[in-house]
Amino acid sequence: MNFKNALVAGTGKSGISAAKLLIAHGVKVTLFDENEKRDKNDLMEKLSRSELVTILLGKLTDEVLKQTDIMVISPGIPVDSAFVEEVKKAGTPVWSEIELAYYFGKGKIAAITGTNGKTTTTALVGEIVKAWNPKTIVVGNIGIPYTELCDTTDDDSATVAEISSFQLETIVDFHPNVSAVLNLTPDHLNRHYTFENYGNVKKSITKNQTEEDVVVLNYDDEHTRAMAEGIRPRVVYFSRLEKPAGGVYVEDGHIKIEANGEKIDVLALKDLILLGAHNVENVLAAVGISYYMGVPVNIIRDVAVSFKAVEHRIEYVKTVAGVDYYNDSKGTNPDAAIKGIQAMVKPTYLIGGGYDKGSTYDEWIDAFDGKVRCLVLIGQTAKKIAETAKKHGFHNIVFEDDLLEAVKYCHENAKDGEAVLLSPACASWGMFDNYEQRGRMFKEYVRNFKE
Ligand code: UMA
Repeated sequence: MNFKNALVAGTGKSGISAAKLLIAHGVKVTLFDENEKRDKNDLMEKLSRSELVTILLGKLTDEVLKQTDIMVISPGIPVDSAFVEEVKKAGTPVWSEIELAYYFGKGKIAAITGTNGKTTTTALVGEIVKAWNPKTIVVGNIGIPYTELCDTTDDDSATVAEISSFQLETIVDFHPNVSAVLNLTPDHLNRHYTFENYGNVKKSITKNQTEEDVVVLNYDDEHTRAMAEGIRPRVVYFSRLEKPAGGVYVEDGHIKIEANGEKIDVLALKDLILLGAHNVENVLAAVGISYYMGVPVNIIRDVAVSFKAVEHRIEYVKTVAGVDYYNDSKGTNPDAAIKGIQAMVKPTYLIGGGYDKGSTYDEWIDAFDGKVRCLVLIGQTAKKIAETAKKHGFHNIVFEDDLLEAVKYCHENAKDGEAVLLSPACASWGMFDNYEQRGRMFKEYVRNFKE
């Protein structure tokens, strides 16, 4: 290890976990946050008041800059922030939190990225791989920082990681055995500026892979299909619509995988609990990833058919006075939210709006397809969404101050036989800590309504 002094930027989940890992390896840590209001005492408590830690809030000092061998950056911090530029200018390497975990971790790695479906696919692959190898960790954007568990791995372990574009921007040697890019639609453009940049960052999940490794790509998405160009790992396509050679696809209502010149029947679609075309794609990808992680087909089948939807993803909450409530807080961009509204079969009160990531909402509004009875908007993007909706001829719009007011409005107005869906098409930031908190609050409000 050639670093003695580390600067860890960000005091969220990943910053705290990265700091703990470094301390455990005897590295001195300056834990830094631009937000001066962070509670130093609380942070020191989280780090067991280690003597190896100093906390710095607000601005970086020259003294810290000079003594820093390496900076580990939390995913939420833009890489072009002024202080990050300063660190880079000083010649100090900037590592993503997942790069640090990779440095200490051992065993085989499956890394899953894409705009949508990452969490469901990672959770499913995690369950499948765990059923085969109990020494499996499931980490990353899904919620448990990779640095929290990397030290528990050994050569026989498997890591299944959900990886976001934010985490990929500052990888150096991060090298998964099996990677996957599930799909690509515009997201996080306020951070990456262009769709092209965003796609390139996603593609970089393959940058350290070799001919011995595998990348699983969506054949039905023109952007991920094109990622096969100019990369080293073996490409395994999955497709819901076609039958790419050597890939994973649907034939006669069954998921099949072509490998070693054989066509193997994995499972029948009718046996899946997961619903919707997008989930068929997630299962196809999960089959490919798990197979190339070495899991036998019978284990893949058994786990996949019994797998249920993850929390916050078109999650049924409760029926109150004949109205069904669904929590799709994970619908953090228009494309994900399209999947949410497509899954609805009843006239729906749709709660949307939140943090402005620079998205456009035209396609989301188009996907309403006569199903949305009323659009209830909250947050920073409310006006922008309303203008787009009106442009597309949708006028039944209500503005509310916060999520509680929005839920109350739906409760007072939705009738027996209708549905209420929280699927905001926006990030939660600004009103909530994260989409999980938004989803949990929605569920709490709904559960408090009397039957
Ligand atoms: N901060 C700064 N300067 C900035 C921005 C943030 O100092 O310009 C500080 C904040 O004051 C705060 C810290 O950085 O103290 C927050 O760090 P973070 O935003 O990276 O949050 P973490 O709690 O570390 O959570 C991160 C991921 N968050 C983001 O990518 C925004 C979590 O993904 C992930 O689960 C967790 O690491 C563990 O790996 C969440 C997410 O929203 C679910 N991801 C995005 C998405 O899925 O769309 C990418």
